[in-house]
Amino acid sequence: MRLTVQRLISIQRLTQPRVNRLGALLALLATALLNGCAGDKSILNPAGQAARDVVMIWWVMLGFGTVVLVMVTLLWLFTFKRKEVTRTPVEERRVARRWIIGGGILLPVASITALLAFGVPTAQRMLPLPLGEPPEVIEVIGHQWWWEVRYPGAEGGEVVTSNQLIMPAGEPIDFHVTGADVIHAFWVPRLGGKIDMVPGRVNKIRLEADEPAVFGAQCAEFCGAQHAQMQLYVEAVERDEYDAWLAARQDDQLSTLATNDQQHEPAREAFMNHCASCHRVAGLSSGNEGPDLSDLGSRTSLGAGIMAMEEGAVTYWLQHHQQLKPGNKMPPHDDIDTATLASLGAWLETLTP
Ligand code: HEC
Ligand SMILES: [Cu+2]
Repeated sequence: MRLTVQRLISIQRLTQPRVNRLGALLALLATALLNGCAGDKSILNPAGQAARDVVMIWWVMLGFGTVVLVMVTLLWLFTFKRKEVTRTPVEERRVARRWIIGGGILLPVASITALLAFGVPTAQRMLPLPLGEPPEVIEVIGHQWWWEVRYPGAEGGEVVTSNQLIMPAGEPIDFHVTGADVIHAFWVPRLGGKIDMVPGRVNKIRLEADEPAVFGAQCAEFCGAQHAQMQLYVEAVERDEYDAWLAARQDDQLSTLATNDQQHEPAREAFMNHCASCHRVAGLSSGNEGPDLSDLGSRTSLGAGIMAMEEGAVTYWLQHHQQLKPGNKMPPHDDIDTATLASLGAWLETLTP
């Protein structure tokens, strides 16, 4: 699966004296196709029990579908070869009925029953059924086009962040999801099935990551122009690392972080004038029209995955966000001079708990 095109082609060269064009082409095609099987958003690379169940169903369905396709194709080819047989109308009807009952009723009933037998226990496993010890709850709220993530059970008080989801590995987690504006869907392909985020309703799904790893997640319900650019960084970490991560994001910690550096006073003032109505920075503002920025410096990306977080990235985002993510719900900051935007960017990058 991880073979590169060059290696595949050179293997071809070794095994055959003449370069086999068709072989090379097939290798190229296979690499292109199989590349989709790796990656942090592939259902074919499960990292938890629910996802393993899903991929099992996927393989069974693919296998069964392939058998049916081959059978139907063979039957179809057979009709060209077959010798003319003469049947009375009664016989003709009997044969036709057999095909209808066998292929049209028995076969679908048998396959759908088998599918249900597989599918129901899988879905059951993702239901938040009562457990001896109730799992940790993480709330995920879909907005156009970003993710709000809340930890209501955090010791010391609720923790809020955006566009990143840190979870403990090796234990089941109940995700309570909803939508703030339109219907979105929460989907971490390597952990399990997707679930709709419907405004006014809380849907629940239980997922577990086997071990610490980074996963991709994606909004899986079309929600407007920037739906494709609504990605979520998911990271499963050891339990104690998770607890430390939460502790560092307690309100009092974040407030000192946001306010203690005198050098950034002008940026804070600009923030209160231009940004506070939409964004929360713990200790300063409580806007909720845009992502919480209290721990922005510690993120891996900006704009729900549209650009990597690195030095200067926030300033770049502030200046170009309508080109990077056209139509996103943050107004262009044309009315704010470049120096102020740069000071805002520099300050927000220091918000690293
Ligand atoms: C009208 C509300 C609104 C105002 C005012 C506003 N923003 Fe935003 N901001 C948003 C929304 C909505 C997003 C999410 C855009 C997206 O990714 O689709 C956002 C995204 C961001 C992000 C990226 C956050 C992330 O998690 O990737 C930063 C940084 C940011 N805004 C900073 C600012 C600053 C600084 C100001 C003031 C100069 C400001 N915003 C003013 C609504 C607003
Ligand atoms: Cu969407």
